[in-house]
Amino acid sequence: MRRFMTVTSAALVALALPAAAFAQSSGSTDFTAELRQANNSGGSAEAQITLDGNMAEITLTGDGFFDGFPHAIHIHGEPGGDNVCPPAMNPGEDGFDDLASQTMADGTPILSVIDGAAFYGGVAASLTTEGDTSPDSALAVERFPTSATLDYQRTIELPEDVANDLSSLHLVVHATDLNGDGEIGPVEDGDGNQIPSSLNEDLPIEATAPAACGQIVAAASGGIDTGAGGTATDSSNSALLAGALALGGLAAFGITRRRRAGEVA
Ligand SMILES: [Cu+2]
Repeated sequence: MRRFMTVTSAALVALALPAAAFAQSSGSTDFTAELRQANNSGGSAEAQITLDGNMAEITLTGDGFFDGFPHAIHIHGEPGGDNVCPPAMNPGEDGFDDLASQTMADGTPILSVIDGAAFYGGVAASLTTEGDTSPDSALAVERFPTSATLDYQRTIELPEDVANDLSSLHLVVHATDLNGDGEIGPVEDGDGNQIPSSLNEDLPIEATAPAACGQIVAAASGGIDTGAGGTATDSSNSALLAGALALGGLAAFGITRRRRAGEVA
């Protein structure tokens, strides 16, 4: 009897091996993202995502961000859509003045969250530290990291369409001290008026302005570098499309949207 069991177990193990090997090679997919600063935030980050079905194990590390205010972190974009990080993300970069809808009193243009969403799309998932991770939690400020150094690790379930098209999407970190006054607070425009967040006029623009953006790319396998990829192609059409999608995304989580005509170009 004992001999019979041993043989059977060995046979089962032998049968199981190819299936296990198959699952290992095709059951999960790795992605990376390099987030570079926006609005001269000084913040940068890198992320690794291991996707198994709809479950995403996300690690995001970064530094140089504002210390002491919640940094909303989102996966942005319409799955399968033509999403990009803004082609210019910082003052002084070519074209930035045309993308930025607001200007500080000293003349420095600001890329607002809506300006950015015209390119990278609406919120697809919220990288909260606990609880809900849907777009409903896009501004759940009590559940986002608040330090200059980001050390985020969480496994979350993504909507199926987001999981299926992860490499068409982007990671964005929000909140930056635009005027360098040492706090996330009021910023005045040239007329001495405080500039509100383009998402919520009760918040200062510093609370939601993009601080870093990076494209999610499928990780190279076998040591082959896939390159950065994902640059803007048809800027006018993609921006308008992404803007429309962002509108839907923002409406979906109940945030009043304020956009002037011609803001997206
Ligand atoms: Cu966001």
